[in-house]
Amino acid sequence: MQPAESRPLTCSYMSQITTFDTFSELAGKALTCLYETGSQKKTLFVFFSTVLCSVIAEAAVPPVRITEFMYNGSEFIEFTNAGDLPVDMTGWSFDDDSRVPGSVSLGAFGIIQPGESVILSESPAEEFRAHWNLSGQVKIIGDNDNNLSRNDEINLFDATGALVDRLTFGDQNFPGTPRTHEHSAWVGADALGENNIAGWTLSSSGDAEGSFASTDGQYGSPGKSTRSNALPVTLVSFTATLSETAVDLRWVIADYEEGVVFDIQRSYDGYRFETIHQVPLVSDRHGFFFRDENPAPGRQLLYYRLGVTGKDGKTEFSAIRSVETDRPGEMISLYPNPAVNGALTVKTPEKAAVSLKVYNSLGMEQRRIEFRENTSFETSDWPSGTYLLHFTTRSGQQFRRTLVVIN
Ligand SMILES: [Ca+2]
Ligand SMILES: [Ca+2]
Ligand SMILES: [Ca+2]
Repeated sequence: MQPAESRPLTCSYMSQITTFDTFSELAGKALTCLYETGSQKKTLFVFFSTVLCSVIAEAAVPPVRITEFMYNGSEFIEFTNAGDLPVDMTGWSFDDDSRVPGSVSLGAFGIIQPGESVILSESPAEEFRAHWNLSGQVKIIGDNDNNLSRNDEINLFDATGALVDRLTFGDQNFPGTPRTHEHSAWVGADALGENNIAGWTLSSSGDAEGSFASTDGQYGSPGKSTRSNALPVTLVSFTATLSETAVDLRWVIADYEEGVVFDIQRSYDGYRFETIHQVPLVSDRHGFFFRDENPAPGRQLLYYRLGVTGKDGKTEFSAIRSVETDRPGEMISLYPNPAVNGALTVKTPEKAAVSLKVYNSLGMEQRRIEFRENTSFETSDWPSGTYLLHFTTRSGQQFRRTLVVIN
């Protein structure tokens, strides 16, 4: 996965010039980046969150994967959205070992949600649904006449004809691997998206995948996959709102498993989260509420998410919500930051004197400044670099802020 325009991004990180080839390397780092537009060189001070990086990566590669198949008997292929974003399968297609995009249209699946598994079957859709006792919610495309043989291949193509996933299989060509005759096989976590039939397991009743028998004595788990990344509840909404000095979190769920626990997690940087409270699921209750009474004195931006732990002990996370606090009585803010060729304004809460010590990136004190309330300093004569500003108010409160100066 390359950054935009497929050019590595050159940034200074911890005062070193570094080139990053992938977004995941950027996650969680505060960087000063230089870029060129036309004849101008510009500087950006940026923080890449893990969330942003994973969203960019997933947007580029739809994480729909082949998760189960049976070549003979109740012949079918299961595809699962193993990512965190919905995928629109309009224009997508399947082919066997002839590898031709467009051979069998999968567009009728429409949008598949994170965690959703869908079925392409040889028999008519409603016949397949009845044999496996699947609910009306499981999407099935029936009458697939591009059938699989004992040694064959499953190819999944997106709307542009690009290969999204492939599985080459056959117990004759790959001795010791499953022969999916009247028992399907399912993919293990390490083999997901890897085209490695050795990482697949033949289904048996009550196995780790929750396989079961169909009415005509076949074994599999069509329509569900443990490779899904889905929350063990359907989260209808999750909001975080400021209420005077507290933050109110509300969430609404639809379907759920018993035994689910919600971890309410807070972060100051959108990257490192800590659990501040736990709420167990209450059966038949759909709306939940928690008030964070003491979010963070002096913090301006807060982030919240829900960790949802199912009865299997696996935790998945909700989307992140941010809340901007408006508590000037407790904050010191600097702007602009980075300070480029000019003045820095310091906004302070106290009318009384504030003392400021400025340290360079080596920890050496550079200057001391005494001031009152909101004040501007000229920084155009400071050497470019990163500074630590250490404020002490008259009431003894201490604040540290990092300032980047570019001159
Ligand atoms: Ca077949
Ligand atoms: Ca075939
Ligand atoms: Ca399955």
